[in-house]
Amino acid sequence: MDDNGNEIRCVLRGKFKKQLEIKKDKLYTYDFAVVGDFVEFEILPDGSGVINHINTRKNYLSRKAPRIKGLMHKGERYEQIIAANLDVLYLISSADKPKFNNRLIDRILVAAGSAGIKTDIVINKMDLVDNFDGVNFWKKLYEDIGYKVFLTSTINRTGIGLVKSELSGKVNIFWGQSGVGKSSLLNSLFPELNFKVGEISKASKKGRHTTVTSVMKKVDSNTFIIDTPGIREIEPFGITKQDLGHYFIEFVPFIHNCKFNSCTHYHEPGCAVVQAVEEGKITVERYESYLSLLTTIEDEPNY
Ligand SMILES: Nc1nc2c(ncn2[C@@H]2O[C@H](COP(=O)(O)OP(=O)(O)O)[C@@H](O)[C@H]2O)c(=O)[nH]1
Ligand SMILES: [Mg+2]
Ligand SMILES: [Zn+2]
Repeated sequence: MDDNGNEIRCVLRGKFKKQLEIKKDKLYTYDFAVVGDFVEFEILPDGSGVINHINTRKNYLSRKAPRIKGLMHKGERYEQIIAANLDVLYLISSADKPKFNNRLIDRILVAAGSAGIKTDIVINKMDLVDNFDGVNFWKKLYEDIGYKVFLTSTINRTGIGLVKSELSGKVNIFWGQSGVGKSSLLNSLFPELNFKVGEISKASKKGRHTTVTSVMKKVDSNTFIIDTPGIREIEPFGITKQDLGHYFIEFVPFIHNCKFNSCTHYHEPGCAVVQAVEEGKITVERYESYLSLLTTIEDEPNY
């Protein structure tokens, strides 16, 4: 997009082109410029655009690249950058279909928190819920920690106005599991922008992944929206066992009271986090989620 908001199709020049390249029998490349990057480009005589420079990112969201044969090198997992220069991440989940998944929410919160990106939670598909107790339990749990939680439905338009008023003047990214309604929500918010919605294929009952790459759209001169492809799983990139607790934000006030400063809040004696769980100051749900994420880090030799 140029300064006037016109879309210009650009190619990447040599050194910006490849984030990683492994030659075995195949060649894999990840584009180095991502959605949200500010770039310098020029228009060639034939009318095509070429990116010459990628400006320093104020932040970026990433995860471990999915396990794809040929992309693993000595057991390493690479970093996949999703988008850059973000103001707010909307973590979209659903009350049902797919089933509400607090573990995945906590993983996204860690990925966004470690990138320093403010995150609000949206629980969509509220029209599918008869008994609100379950959703209200999770809403309260996340609100007590300090996150904002919106309840929405694109069918009866619950909560849509509330979310819309939050987006203005920012670069917003919608991220979350496949099929929760990210693209549908964006269409309810901005029908004129025409985000592609996945249809459930009758044969497989699985959502078709209609959003295959992240797309940024301009709402007005200083409001931008990024829709992202559906994801199954997220593993935060580059977080050590000792770091993880810092991204469970309600653990933070307790961490400095742990006996060992290398405490991973699991088996160590004198752990103030474990004590806070026992005293009901940290919920069992979040602590169990922490432990499950801790295990995935231990499984990785590099992080
Ligand atoms: N019942 C219900 N279905 C929804 C809602 N929002 C989206 N859907 C449906 O969920 C499916 C996946 O939506 P989509 O926007 O493509 O999800 P995405 O993968 O997160 O972008 C589609 O069949 C939508 O029609 C909602 O609020 N309630
Ligand atoms: Mg989508
Ligand atoms: Zn501890």
